[in-house]
Amino acid sequence: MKIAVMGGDGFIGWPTSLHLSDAGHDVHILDNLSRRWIDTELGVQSLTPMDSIQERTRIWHAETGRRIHFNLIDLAKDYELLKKWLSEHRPDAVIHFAEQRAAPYSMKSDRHKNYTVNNNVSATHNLLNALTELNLDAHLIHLGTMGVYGYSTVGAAIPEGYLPVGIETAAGETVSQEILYPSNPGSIYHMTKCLDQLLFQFYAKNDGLRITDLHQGIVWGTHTEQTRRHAQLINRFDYDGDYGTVLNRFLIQAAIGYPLTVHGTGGQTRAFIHIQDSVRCIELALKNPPARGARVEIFNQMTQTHRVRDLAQMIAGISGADIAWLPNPRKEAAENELIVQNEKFRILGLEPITLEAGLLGEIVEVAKKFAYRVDRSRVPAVSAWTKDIAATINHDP
Ligand code: USQ
Repeated sequence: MKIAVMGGDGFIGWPTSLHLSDAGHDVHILDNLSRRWIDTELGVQSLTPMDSIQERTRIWHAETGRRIHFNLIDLAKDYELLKKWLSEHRPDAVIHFAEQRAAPYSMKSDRHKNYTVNNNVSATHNLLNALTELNLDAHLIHLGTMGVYGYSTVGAAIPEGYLPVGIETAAGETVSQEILYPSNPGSIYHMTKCLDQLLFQFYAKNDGLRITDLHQGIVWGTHTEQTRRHAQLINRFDYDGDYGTVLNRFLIQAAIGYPLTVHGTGGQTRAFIHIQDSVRCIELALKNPPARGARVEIFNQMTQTHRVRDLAQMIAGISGADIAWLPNPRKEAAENELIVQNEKFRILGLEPITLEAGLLGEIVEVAKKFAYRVDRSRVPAVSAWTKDIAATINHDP
């Protein structure tokens, strides 16, 4: 298949591009390199030393003989360029990662809120609009988030996208129908993913676009089979307070002897998935497209749920690190239960990597190896969800 990977220079886009190229697909990355610009804005860098996208693709070619093509295109701003590229290349599938993905970054200031909404909503809409205009029947796979659901379950598992509801008619009969699970975003970033869902619903219904939306949990780990092949193919690894996600942050904190930064009681339960499983799921979704005219296909792309304090205690137990119980910079439930249905990928053959099996290897291989690159002053999470919360956060555990 000819596959366009929008956002193919990012944390999941890059290993996905390698995985699909390795599987024999013709991979074309479209990316505006915004993650690299944001690193510069924030004054941080990936824990792992990361080469330019051109250098990465050159190494991939030298290692495997396979080409990954790179195109510098901003989906949100360069609609005509995007349309021209799609009309010339007519890919069989488009994988859409090209969005600002960090909740804390999206809450940093009014400017960051505007950037996240404008970038994410425009990128998604431009893509849908162009596919429709060009009458291009490419399967669109979008990386969404578990965060569209909110995080609490009242005993019942969160279904894969659609909730069956019974509605009473005027005649007193109960009619059942399936609706998109009510969205309940916890940040501006998560809100943009809720808006994406409506855009997808409309274009699938109105124009028959074939769309799969992957509601992914928090990714941990950094390596995949292909990124291990050469030092210069390594994936990025974010540890800073905006882009670092909780488990990867705890791993690097343990490696540098920094107290593990638990927000609040650590009673937040979240869904998780290893990066290797994430790219496998994307390939499974690619092989199982919805029919034209069908509703949006939705998968819950997660393999386990964990409570933040349990993760901290597990890593403290392994590494001897201390735990810092910090005031929470976010507005979120202090404690929640989370049960998630994820049978669809299991039925398609996913055999998940579990936290217990892979964890130690990740600490040793990556976090310790590159610990010398960490700027400790960038570890604290300083983006607060409200001005009131900003006054209470402690920057120095
Ligand atoms: N947390 C801590 N300490 C830290 C960092 C985070 O206790 O040092 C807590 C947060 O308060 C939150 C939980 O850990 O309760 C998860 O935070 P996170 O930064 O790991 O994840 P989140 O902001 O939800 O976003 C990440 C990705 C996003 C993806 C989402 C999936 O950045 O792109 O969509 O995970 S999910 O969380 O399932 O919505």
